[in-house]
Amino acid sequence: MDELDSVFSDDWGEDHRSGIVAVLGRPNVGKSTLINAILGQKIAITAAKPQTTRQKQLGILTRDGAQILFTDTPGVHAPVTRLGEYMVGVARGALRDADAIVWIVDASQAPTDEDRRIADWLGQAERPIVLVMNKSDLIDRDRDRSQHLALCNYQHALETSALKERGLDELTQCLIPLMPLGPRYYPADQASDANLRFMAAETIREKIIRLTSEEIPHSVAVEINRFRERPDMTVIEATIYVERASQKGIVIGKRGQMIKRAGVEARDDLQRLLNTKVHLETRVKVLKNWRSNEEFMRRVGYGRPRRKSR
Ligand SMILES: Nc1nc2c(ncn2[C@@H]2O[C@H](COP(=O)(O)OP(=O)(O)OP(=O)(O)O)[C@@H](O)[C@H]2O)c(=O)[nH]1
Ligand SMILES: [Mg+2]
Repeated sequence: MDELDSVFSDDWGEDHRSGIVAVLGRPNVGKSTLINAILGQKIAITAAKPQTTRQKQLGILTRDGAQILFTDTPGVHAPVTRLGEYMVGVARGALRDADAIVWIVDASQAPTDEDRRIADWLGQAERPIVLVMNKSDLIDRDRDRSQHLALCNYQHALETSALKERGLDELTQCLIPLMPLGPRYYPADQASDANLRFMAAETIREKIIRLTSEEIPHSVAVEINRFRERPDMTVIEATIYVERASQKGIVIGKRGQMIKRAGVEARDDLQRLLNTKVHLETRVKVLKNWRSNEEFMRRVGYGRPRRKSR
């Protein structure tokens, strides 16, 4: 709780519970989609490609008598770049700060070696685990769940479909009693602590990820160069970085079609989010192998984790 230094509200009683729930799991299992669905609000970008989330993000759920601070985390994987190391370090850091863990597995696939490694790691953390078998909409009712259920010692195990919004209340109800007694840390109507520049960069990155394939989603970083809130509109200028000239060509697309489409989609989302007209200007630059360039990574928000991952 060290990063939470302000208590905003006093309309909670002595039996109020509050705490941090780290949402962890392999890439692409639906961590961000699940948090968005629980909050009923999009606080984190999502895509059908692994390693979309790169930073820790807070999703705040306020109920009568409880406040749960969900931390969305990057998918745990075997890193091959500095960026990957940073991402896995973020997940580890989130685990250390957590009062409870929501471990998400993909119910539609058998557990993988990566899941088993995560099980070992979570087992050492000595935090209550709620095992969530997500993507339940993709499986039959009578499907055998025993392999997933054998993965770890859990406090609760349940199925969800983040996509179809199934099992979410049940999950919240399991989590509340696992939270320690404590105050309401954030106002009841606040769903995230993300600032608007960050949301703008993430929204642009989401559109590029969704429109591209192979290495490009991993090779994209977005820097906001200007974010100016004028009375009539918000003006945003952003640079999209890729790692190779060939990637730049693909992101721009034939006659600029791809970048134009990404820009229109990002602008529409941002107009809804900011509730103003948005003027968005983007340009694409190449920065060779930026995923191993720590100075650049820090510049775009991928700073060193607090402690080195073991
Ligand atoms: N069918 C189905 N698809 C889902 C469900 N939850 C998430 N997805 C899809 O799974 C893909 C990955 O979702 P994300 O929420 O981005 O996954 P993540 O675990 O946050 O992934 P990383 O950030 O890369 O670690 C997206 O295409 C989602 O629409 C679900 O319950 N059912
Ligand atoms: Mg994610």
